[in-house]
Amino acid sequence: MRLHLINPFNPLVSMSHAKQSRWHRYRVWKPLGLLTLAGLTPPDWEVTVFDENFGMPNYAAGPAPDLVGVTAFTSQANRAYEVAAEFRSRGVSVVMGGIHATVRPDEALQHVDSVVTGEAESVWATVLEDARHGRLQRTYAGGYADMAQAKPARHDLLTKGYAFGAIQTTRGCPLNCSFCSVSAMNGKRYRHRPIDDVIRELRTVREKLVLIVDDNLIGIGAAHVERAKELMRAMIRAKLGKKWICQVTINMADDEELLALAVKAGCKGVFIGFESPTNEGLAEVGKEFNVSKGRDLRASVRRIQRHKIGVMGSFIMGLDTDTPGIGRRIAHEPRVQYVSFAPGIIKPIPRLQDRPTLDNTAGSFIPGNSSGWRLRRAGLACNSDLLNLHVLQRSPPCCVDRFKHALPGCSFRLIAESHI
Ligand code: B12
Ligand code: SF4
Repeated sequence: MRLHLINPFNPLVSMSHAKQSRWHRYRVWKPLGLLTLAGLTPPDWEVTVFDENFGMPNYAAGPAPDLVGVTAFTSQANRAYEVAAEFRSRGVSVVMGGIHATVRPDEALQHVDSVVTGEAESVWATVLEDARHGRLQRTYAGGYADMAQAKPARHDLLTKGYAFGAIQTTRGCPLNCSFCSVSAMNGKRYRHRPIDDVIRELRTVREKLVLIVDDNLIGIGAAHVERAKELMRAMIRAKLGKKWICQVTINMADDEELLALAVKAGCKGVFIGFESPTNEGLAEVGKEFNVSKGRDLRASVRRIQRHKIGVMGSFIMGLDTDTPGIGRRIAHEPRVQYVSFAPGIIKPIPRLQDRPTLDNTAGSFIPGNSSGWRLRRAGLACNSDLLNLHVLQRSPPCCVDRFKHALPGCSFRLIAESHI
């Protein structure tokens, strides 16, 4: 039996832009969900992983598969549906999974034969057996996997050329910030993979640079931090020689031993969701954790940077509580080396749309378009690249004002001071 696993083209990250700038190479990331799925696939299936962001394959040229599995973030959903249409027109069944299919199963079912919601570990073998016998169900509910039983991802299935390898060591996040789908998708409890499994899998990652995709590698409680230290000690013992970046919460700054171990284990940078420099903004997105116990964010960032770990801060701009000058505050207060914005973007995902503050009458969800709900509420179909002023100029005055005030202050410092 032949299985194609496909990562649909994502206009924001495609390698086809690589010639324009060498930085684009760093925007193409391995579709770890598909490699994980391949790892769960019995050996009598011949698996091929296609990453359209590395160039558009000619699917008609090769032998037809018996089944296609397609993944998608919301930004890839439109292309996922095109891929599905192409294969279905040739009589091949298509099953879709991943975050977008999980949060929008009814929409996905209009385009594919079958949808797997949640994590695939508990149902993928059944899906394959059903496909083999021509009895695919419309939906399979995956739920949360037991990480102790998790199979390693098949890192051998993708070509060379990615800047970063990828690995996952935990799932779930208890913080449940209002804009984020992780707690809804992966649960509010941290689930840890056994450390030996992680080390074994890391040995199979060919890239020297690795993205640890965990939503929070260190966790927020003492037991989680201790587990992170154990993992780092194991990485050091294993002499893997990898350099890695990861996502953490700001409490990493509170533990000198953790910081020292992280550096020794190869940590080069951490991505931290600061979300907002104001207490009002943090309350709005439900991430007061960042300033709990009177934390001084700037001092915390400094403590991490002192260990020569780069800090990349992620912020949401355009919150209801934001006022003119917010960009300047973002640029100056936390003193991170690199800022990533989600300007006005609060992802249009169902868990958000459940929130009473959101005006659901705004018109329907536009797949593939991750523009902020405020802009959609204004009846606009904006591209997700809201940093592009051309798009902003077509936005209603309230939004233009908000971003005109915010962005220059921000980018000026970052660019002028060569912090990027
Ligand atoms: C790593 C990561 C990134 C990386 C790399 C992305 C990549 N290509 O892999 C980077 C940093 C680039 C990134 C960027 C962004 N990301 Co991101 N990212 C993640 C993260 C933390 C991990 C993804 C991952 O590898 N998981 C590990 C694998 C094993 O899990 P999985 O993919 O979910 O796969 C499992 C199941 O879903 C299922 N499955 C998946 N595919 C399929 C297919 C089939 C056929 C089946 C049956 C099952 C199945 O089986 C797998 C095993 O259980 C997730 C959060 C999360 N915990 O998932 C956010 C997440 C995916 N990102 C998110 C967002 C919003 C973004 C950004 C838009 C942020 C921004 N403002 O710029 C950007 C833009 C990305 C883009 N261009 O589209 C959202 C997506 C929400 C949505 N509805 O799409 C998430 C869920 C986080 C959140 N805040 O809610 N991201
Ligand atoms: S801490 Fe990060 S992963 Fe956890 S809910 Fe908040 S944004 Fe999502």
